[in-house]
Amino acid sequence: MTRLINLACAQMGPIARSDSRPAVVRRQIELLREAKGRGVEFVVFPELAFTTFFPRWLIDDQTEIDGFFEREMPGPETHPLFDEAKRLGIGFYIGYAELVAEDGRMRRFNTSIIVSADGELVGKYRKVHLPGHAEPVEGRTSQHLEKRYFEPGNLGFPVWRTLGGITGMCICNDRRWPETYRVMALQGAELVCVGYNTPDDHTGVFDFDQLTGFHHQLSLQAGAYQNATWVAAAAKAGCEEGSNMIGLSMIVAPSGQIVAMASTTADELITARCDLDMGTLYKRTIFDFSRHREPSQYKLIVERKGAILPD
Ligand code: ING
Repeated sequence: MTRLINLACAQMGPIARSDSRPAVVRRQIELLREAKGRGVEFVVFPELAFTTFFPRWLIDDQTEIDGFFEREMPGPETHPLFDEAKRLGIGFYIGYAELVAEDGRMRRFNTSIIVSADGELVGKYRKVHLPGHAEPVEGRTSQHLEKRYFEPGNLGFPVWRTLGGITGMCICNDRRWPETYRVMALQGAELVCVGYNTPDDHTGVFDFDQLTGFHHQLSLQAGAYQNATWVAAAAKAGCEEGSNMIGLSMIVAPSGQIVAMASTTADELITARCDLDMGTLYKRTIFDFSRHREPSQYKLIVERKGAILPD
């Protein structure tokens, strides 16, 4: 049996600090229309897809910071994207900065949602792994201050029955952590959607940074293969406000094979026909979790945050 879906990643090029949401949404609508023309049923957009990647700056004024957040999704300026997707009958994943009143206080998360082809909200995820720092690093021109502007996600790693299969999502740095995929795979995930903004100077150490694209690809292929799931990853790419962010949006099969990859760092749609049953043989053999895993031996993974070295 094959459950085929026509999937796309809508990579986006740079978004300038001065770009308005309507201008960004117009680009996203163009990508949706191109997807429709290719028979695509579901589109993955990037992380923080409506604005420039603002955590690269130290911003003190909270009103200015909150200008990068969405108080409602969709809101007046983002609604046209939802309307067009529904008109075209295309579902999508998109990332945005979420500002929400919860537990009696204002809370800020790096969030993504899945919206069905008929325009319904299927599910929400909040980024668990926040890279970088809460305070600026001396001597760095571009910072990485997600720990300053967002709280870690508090929704876990849920999955949903949609697209005729079981779909989960994560955001950017989450894709580097094996726990991310494994928690979703232990719920039967067959597709993991991920948006990202990945600058090529994260450490400022050339021998590390020159491998940014390789580490991105390695993380996706490992996550896909070791959990017998499709992974669809969409970049916000290009030179954005002086920060060079990798493209390399790609769709990875449960085999670990890359079936589609972007070749630019601009707005670019990549597509693939994905058989959601492709992971079945992996889940019945090499990654038959219930037959092969030994959770009683893995306790440290949950109990211990940082490494504790032997005496
Ligand atoms: N960005 C980056 C990511 O995890 C980073 C941070 C860049 C880590 C380069 C390592 C190398 O892809 C976000 N937004 O998480």
